[in-house]
Amino acid sequence: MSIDRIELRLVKMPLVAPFETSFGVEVVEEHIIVRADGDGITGWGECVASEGPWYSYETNRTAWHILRDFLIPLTFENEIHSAPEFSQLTARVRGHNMAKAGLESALWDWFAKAQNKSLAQMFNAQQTAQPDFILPERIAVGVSIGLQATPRALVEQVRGYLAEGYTRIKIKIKPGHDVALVRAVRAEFPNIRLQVDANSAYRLSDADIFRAMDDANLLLIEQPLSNDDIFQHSKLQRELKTALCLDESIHSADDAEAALELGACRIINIKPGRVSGYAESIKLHDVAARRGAAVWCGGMLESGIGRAANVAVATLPNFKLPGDLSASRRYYKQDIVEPEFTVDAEGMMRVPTGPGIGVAVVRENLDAVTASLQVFRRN
Ligand code: SMG
Ligand code: MG
Repeated sequence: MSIDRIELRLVKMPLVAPFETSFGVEVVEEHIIVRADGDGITGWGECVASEGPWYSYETNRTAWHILRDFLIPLTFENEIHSAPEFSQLTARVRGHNMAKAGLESALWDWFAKAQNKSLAQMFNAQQTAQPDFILPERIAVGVSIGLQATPRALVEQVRGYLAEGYTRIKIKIKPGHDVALVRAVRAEFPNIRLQVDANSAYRLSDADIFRAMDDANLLLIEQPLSNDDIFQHSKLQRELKTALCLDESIHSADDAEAALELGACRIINIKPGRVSGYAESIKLHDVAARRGAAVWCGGMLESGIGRAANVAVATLPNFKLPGDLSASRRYYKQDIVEPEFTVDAEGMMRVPTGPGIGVAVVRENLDAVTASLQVFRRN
């Protein structure tokens, strides 16, 4: 059994509304969709790098280069029997985690389909945190709301998403737009599950800002300090009752171990793209579980392909908090999979049960958003 054809597509998907964070505004989401074929089976994956190096140093162009020149050749030159094997094989490529995760996710889908198992079944079989864990049919999900023009506009966005069923709200903050936003949302909704994400916009000398939101009963404060830092976060965490959660700073299960050991956070956001894929995400999940730290699944505004795999990984037992896994229509007018992802009145999302990603890629929709395409074949 082997993969003999890999296709990369740069896709450009217009968002239903601009998404603003402390580092910029996204209007059209650009990702790379990876297709792997062999033995009549097609696996799909998604690389979540962006057009520019703002969230991380990776861009779609660096990811394309690493995939084309290193990861795809490695895949064709070796006999790979499982997706975790790919992750071991590519460990010699330093960094470029989003590029790795893009291809790794297509391989997970391919191997899962070959074994007629869902991704949720595949991922749960790898985790060691709770061997007898029973797969949930639905998972609780949240929504991440970008920076808005005014606190009032933000409050109205929150109201709308609560009405749609979401039971956990994340708001973005940046210097000058922080404590007042938390107060405005809390004044209107005193009891909702609320968290903030700074995307690395502050310094330790801004600790007073976080002290000022320490009594707002936030679930967590996500990545307040710089994007590769663990040490300064450990100092800030000591000053606060509210749990810190690291996102950008965590690139591997080892990073998670270090951050938890040093008290830099109490919760970790797992984004498979950021940590090189699902095999590493599962390792990270297990490390956190052993240390009694909860994890949750982050989002990179994925299409339905990446979302399907994220929903599957979020079924693991230590994903104790709702993830940034919202309905397809929260991001896109038209998703590239069928059925689209939806959120029910209780703020829950169904976990696909079919083989692999468990949703079908709609070829016309995918073609409509494809900006460029390259095919690679095993010699
Ligand atoms: O996928 O719902 C989503 C977006 C979640 O806020 C989100 N992601 O730092 O956690 C984060 C951001 C990173 C993406 S910003 C383009
Ligand atoms: Mg984040």
